[in-house]
Amino acid sequence: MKTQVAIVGAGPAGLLLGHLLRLEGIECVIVERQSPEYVLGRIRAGVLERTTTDLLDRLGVNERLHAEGLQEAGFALADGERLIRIDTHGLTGKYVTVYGQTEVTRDLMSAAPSRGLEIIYEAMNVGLHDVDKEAPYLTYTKDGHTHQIDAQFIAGCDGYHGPSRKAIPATVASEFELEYPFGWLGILADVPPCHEELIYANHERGFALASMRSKTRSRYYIDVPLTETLEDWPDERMWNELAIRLGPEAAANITCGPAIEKSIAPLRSFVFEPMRHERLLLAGDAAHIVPPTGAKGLNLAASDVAYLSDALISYFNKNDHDAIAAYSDRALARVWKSERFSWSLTKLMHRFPEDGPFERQMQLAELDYIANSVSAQTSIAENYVGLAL
Ligand code: RFL
Ligand code: PHB
Repeated sequence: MKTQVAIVGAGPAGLLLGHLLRLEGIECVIVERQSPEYVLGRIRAGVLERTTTDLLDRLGVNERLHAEGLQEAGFALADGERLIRIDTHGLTGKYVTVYGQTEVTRDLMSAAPSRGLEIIYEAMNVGLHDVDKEAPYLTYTKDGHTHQIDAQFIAGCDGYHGPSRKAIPATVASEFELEYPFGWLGILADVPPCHEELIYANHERGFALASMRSKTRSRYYIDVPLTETLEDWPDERMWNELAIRLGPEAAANITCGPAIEKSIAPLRSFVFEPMRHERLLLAGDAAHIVPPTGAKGLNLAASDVAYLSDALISYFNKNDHDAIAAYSDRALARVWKSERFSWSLTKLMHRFPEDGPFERQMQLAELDYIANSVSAQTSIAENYVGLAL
């Protein structure tokens, strides 16, 4: 098979890129290791920046987003006792939208056939070849046969564990990484949220997040040591801990219910540079990871793809090669700012094992400063709703 852009991975990055290219008549094919059911079974992000919803609007894949997405005008930071509201809309004029990554993925997958976007699921042993030559190609096996896709560019949208990043020689690359000493235990339940807006809490006992997927479906997280497993956290223990950590105001409104999903995700900050090597271009988690505090991962995947699709469209439709050359620097400038915000909010809102009473006082003083400073709130709001492209 021959195409213009071969895309590895049908997560949000790969699907958005495929759709944006098809909108401009550029040929592309997505190869995905998993089945559609598996892809749609992953529960991940829940908060979309305007930059992300703007892309879905541009694609016209937005009917359910507008019908079911919840526009959030603010969120709260909690210090165990009080809620400090950050009026994101009042301070920036922008909303974020609560609409699950699973739903974004579902919408993009369902719209693919009518937009001429081919997705090959259950493609095993995907290999990238000749990425530093004029004619790169992918190989994969499916149904016992080996297949080849010849392309002009390969887009590596295959997440943190995918093969694309590894096809860039270590001699030209740099990696920056920070692992955190805890994971997020998440629970999804069909109960109404305890609060209209998200709450990020830093309690003496640890972090908690109250989030939602709709007015009848809640998503909550707490941080747990990496040594703990799901068996340590039966539903009842999780609900009790949430009520303590979120503080009295939120606890009064928590409705408990059986978990429909429960998982533990490790936290990591990671950046891989450069995001382009000759004819291979990386986007999303393939090139960088942020801890979920701040809700930036999916949104960064979307902003990468906004830059990358611009560059590929300029190349194919205007014969302009400069945008491809500039892609990595352009994307990384925004990536590093989101890395900084996610890292700083993680440091502010979590208790680290090495922290003592002094560090606790520092966190409380910073939260109190934020509570009383419009400029501190504005800085947080600006980053939370998403920096300009
Ligand atoms: P994905 O979603 O990992 O998709 C990569 C795709 O590539 C496929 N793949 C392969 N395909 C072919 N061959 C191979 N060898 C392959 N290896 C992998 C995979 O099957 C998959 O389909 O990366 P992408 O597209 O870059 O999207 C990134 C986002 O998924 C991620 O950043 C967010 O989910 C992070 N994140 C959040 N981001 C936000 O913006 N807001 C949030 O509120 C938010 N909350 C979260 C999160 C991530 C979480 N977890 C579990 C890590 C909450 C959690 C708990
Ligand atoms: C979620 O709803 O899954 C969610 C919301 C906000 C975050 C992270 C995850 O910062």
